[in-house]
Amino acid sequence: MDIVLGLQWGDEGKGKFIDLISEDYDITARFNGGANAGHSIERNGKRITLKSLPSGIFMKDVQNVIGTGTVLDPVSFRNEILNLQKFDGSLEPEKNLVISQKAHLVLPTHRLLDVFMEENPDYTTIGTTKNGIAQAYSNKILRQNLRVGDIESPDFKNRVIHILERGYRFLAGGDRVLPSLEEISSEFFEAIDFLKTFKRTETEIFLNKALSEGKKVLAEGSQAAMLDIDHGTYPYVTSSSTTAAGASSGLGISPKKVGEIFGIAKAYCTRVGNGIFPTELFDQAGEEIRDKGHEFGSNTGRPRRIGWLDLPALRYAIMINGVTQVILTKADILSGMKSVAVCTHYELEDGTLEMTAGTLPENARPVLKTLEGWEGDISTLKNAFELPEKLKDFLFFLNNELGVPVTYLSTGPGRQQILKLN
Ligand code: 2SA
Ligand code: MG
Repeated sequence: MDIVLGLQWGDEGKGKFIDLISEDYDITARFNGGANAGHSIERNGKRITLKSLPSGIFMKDVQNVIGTGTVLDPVSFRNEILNLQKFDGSLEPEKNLVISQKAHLVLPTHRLLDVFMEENPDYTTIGTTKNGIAQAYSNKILRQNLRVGDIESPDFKNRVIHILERGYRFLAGGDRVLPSLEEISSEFFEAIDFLKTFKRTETEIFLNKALSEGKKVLAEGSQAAMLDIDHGTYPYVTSSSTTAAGASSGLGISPKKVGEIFGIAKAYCTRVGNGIFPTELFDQAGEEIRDKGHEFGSNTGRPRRIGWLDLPALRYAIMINGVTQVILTKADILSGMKSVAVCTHYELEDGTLEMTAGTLPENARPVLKTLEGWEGDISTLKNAFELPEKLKDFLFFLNNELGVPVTYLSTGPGRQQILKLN
């Protein structure tokens, strides 16, 4: 099994890279997160954003797995499938998608509670996507949640209603206007009937059997290393394991079976939501990058915060994931800038930090190295030799600093806009 992961705060362009390489795999599998993901893919000049679905869904010969470590929102899933079929009527996801019986369900009250907590001053405001992700995962950990396999059980409806009523009792009061319970439950049960038309199984067995038959599996990460519940910039993280270890655990595949670990990184950093972001830009350069790079949340439309590349955080992400290859994206967005900066380390009162994420001391100061920018449109290049010399210098610099080779350079959003380096 190979793994693709984001190394920063998400939106590094995982969807595009996975779409490119998934042709080489028999199975693509999602192991964490849910409808909070937004994997944008361009096909035939049209763009679609996947949430819970694996990126191999466009390829009829590729099987796709929604794994055990994920949380599945049936209502959002239904919308996503309908949207996919509108995008390309020839796709038949009921044939090439398998859902884990053990994946947890996101219930409508999880979403409502997410909104409630985000807006209530008694709680830390994380800046979530309001998809009920933390509420579903926390109920999983509390051992109070329902799983995909439960939808067949005769008392499923009663159990759902019980949880919804419990949520409504908690949310009642104040001047909150909630949708009617009847409304949300009937929408939910309709979506459950829809979900029942898809294959559901013990995906651990399905995947391990496939591996033992020599099939190739690609694990597809959502969010990114810096948003990992354990290793990210807590509490401003998502609620799942986004790392390579999370892929093993979320799919039930032994770490012994992992091969390549592709880490995707942007040539700069972006972050949506709150939390530490030491290289954040508040000036014209940041605005320019946001506009040119269309840096807005793919599902929520939120403007993303922009900052220079943070090498100490990137080194950390490479280390905890055991990344074997780095794929660099969005360098094309920096084309035409006079200079480009990179944070090489942090300076403390009594020393320096070369590697860190999320636990920076108050007085740590990011030290920026300025490199000369590059000119020209790289989006149409077909060969890495043709890259501007200054961009080659930038890549050479990164290779040295990261200790892991940068093997691909994305040059634009299109499927073909990627160069293999070396
Ligand atoms: P949540 O909703 O509970 O997972 O939010 C917790 C934190 O995780 C961040 N997060 C994300 N960051 C970047 N991209 C994400 N996916 C979408 C996208 C987001 C969007 O691809 O654009 O549409 O806005 C994603 N999902 C979660 C989130 O911002 C919180 O900081
Ligand atoms: Mg995204």
